[in-house]
Amino acid sequence: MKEPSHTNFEVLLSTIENALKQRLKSSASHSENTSAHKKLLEAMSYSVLGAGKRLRPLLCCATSIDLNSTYTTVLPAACALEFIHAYSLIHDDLPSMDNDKLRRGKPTCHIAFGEAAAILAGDALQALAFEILANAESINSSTRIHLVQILARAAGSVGMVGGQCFDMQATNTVIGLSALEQLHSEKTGALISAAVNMGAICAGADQNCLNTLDAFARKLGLAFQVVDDILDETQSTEVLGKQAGADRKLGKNTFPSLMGLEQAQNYAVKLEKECFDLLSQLGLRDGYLAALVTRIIHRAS
Ligand code: GRG
Repeated sequence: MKEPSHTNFEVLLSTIENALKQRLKSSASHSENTSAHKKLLEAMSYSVLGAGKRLRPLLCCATSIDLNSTYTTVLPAACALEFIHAYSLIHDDLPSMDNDKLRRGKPTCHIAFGEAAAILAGDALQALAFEILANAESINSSTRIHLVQILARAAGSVGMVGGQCFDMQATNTVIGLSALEQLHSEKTGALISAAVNMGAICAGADQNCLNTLDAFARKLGLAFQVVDDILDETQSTEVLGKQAGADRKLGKNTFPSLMGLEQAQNYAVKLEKECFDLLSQLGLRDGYLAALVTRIIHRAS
């Protein structure tokens, strides 16, 4: 399916990329720049810049644009989301987690910089995300507090980290479909929902719109993960930029392992339609979010 002609993701992506670079640079400008600081910043920048689909910042900006606000207002929130995501990838790749050696087409952070530096780079990125939100001058102070609450909850023990714990516990055991959906609603879905909700709150969305977008984001988060699991089984390491077949090798529960590849593909298409239906309810069927749904569900990596 083609993206609507008015959705210029390339402009958005380069704006997001520049904003990420700028935030990383200014995070270092207060430090004394010892060789330790330099190495830390290098590890942080290595993991954030140059690759990655930027889905979470795009979702945040797209929501804001679709609700007739400007994406420049939400750029700090978009950067904060990507920094949390980058931190989660660094820690997820560690030997004590998934022990991955390849990420975004290059050696993982701990392979390139050592395990201790990778842990610290992840920690610093997480802190930087909240610093950026707290300092976001384009957003009024009560909204900023609301954004901090949303992001903290999504990243923490009832969100991404909680889902990761659940995932580790479930590895090498078979769990049912509803447990798998619960696991991923925390591990991957929470940050995706936060991206949409943060964009909507910055745009001043009313409660009905917030509720509908929240339901939309939950379906999209699930669809993202179903496709991620399918790609892990069907794509090459080269295309993915990370080890293909890693889920199976690690004994992870996945949608294709529970329902079969074809059913998982059908499920992704069903979720895509449900996402579009929810967007239609808000008159947003032809906007940036709808184009992103297509990008996410029909992606190659
Ligand atoms: C605190 C030690 C410690 C560990 C926590 C937070 C965490 C580890 C793990 C979170 C789990 C996690 C990494 C979820 C994301 C899963 C996922 C499919 C990521 C890939 O996202 P994409 O495809 O990646 O958007 P790009 O590279 O395009 O940004």
